[in-house]
Amino acid sequence: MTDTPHAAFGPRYASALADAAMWHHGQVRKGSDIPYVSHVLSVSAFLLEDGADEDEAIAGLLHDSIEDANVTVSELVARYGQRVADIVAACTDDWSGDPHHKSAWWPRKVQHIAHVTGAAADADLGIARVTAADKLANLRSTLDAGDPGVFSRFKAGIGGFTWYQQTFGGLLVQRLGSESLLSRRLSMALRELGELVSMERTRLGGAVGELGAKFAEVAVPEGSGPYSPWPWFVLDAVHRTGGAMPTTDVIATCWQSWFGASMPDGLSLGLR
Ligand SMILES: [Mn+2]
Repeated sequence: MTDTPHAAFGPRYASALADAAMWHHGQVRKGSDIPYVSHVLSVSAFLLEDGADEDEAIAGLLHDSIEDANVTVSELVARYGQRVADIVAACTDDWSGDPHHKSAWWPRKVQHIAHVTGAAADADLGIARVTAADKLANLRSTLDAGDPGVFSRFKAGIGGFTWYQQTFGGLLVQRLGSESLLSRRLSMALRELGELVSMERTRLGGAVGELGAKFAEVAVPEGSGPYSPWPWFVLDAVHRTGGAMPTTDVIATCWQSWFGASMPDGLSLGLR
């Protein structure tokens, strides 16, 4: 081994590997029996291949520890220092520590995007890098499943997943620039997602456009920031029915998963 900066990877990284394995022990990837630790190992590997420093590679291993393993920020500060803790905190979009009582999906994601791509993240490119590696790992495992049925795993279905990945991923690709391997990989995966989704749209047929027209006049819910959920919400609803025009019940179910609330009483879309 030569004396490169990476030779500095040592006891701290080894300790983070052990912590990641232990903290996520017994957890599996959504909709599978793959041990969860595989995800954080992928994230850290993508970071190492992009020339990340030790803090970033460690943050990659631990990026889901607050959200999914109830680890606290102060514990991370004590074990790995402030910078690792700051990056992991920035990767966390849900602080409830309770998977059954997360805040509503749509406003939580809108806020998370603003936070991770905003001023806080400008100070440390590590935040964008670790988030990009997380997005890439999630995208790859979704795309490699090779089955559009995979999208039913996600709370907001194919539409929500696609909006989130394309919006967030697009901002991260820009932030990291094309000299970053991670950014190029993410950009390729996003292109692949775009192709898959456009094939799905074609397969689903006219109902997507018809339902979209019904939503043209509907006000966007509070907490939407600069985004309109409707094109994606509509895609999710029609995907759930396999291409048939969704009933009011289907829309109400989607509404609940996206916005964590009941559909407004006055909303009449003229559906069955
Ligand atoms: Mn993750």
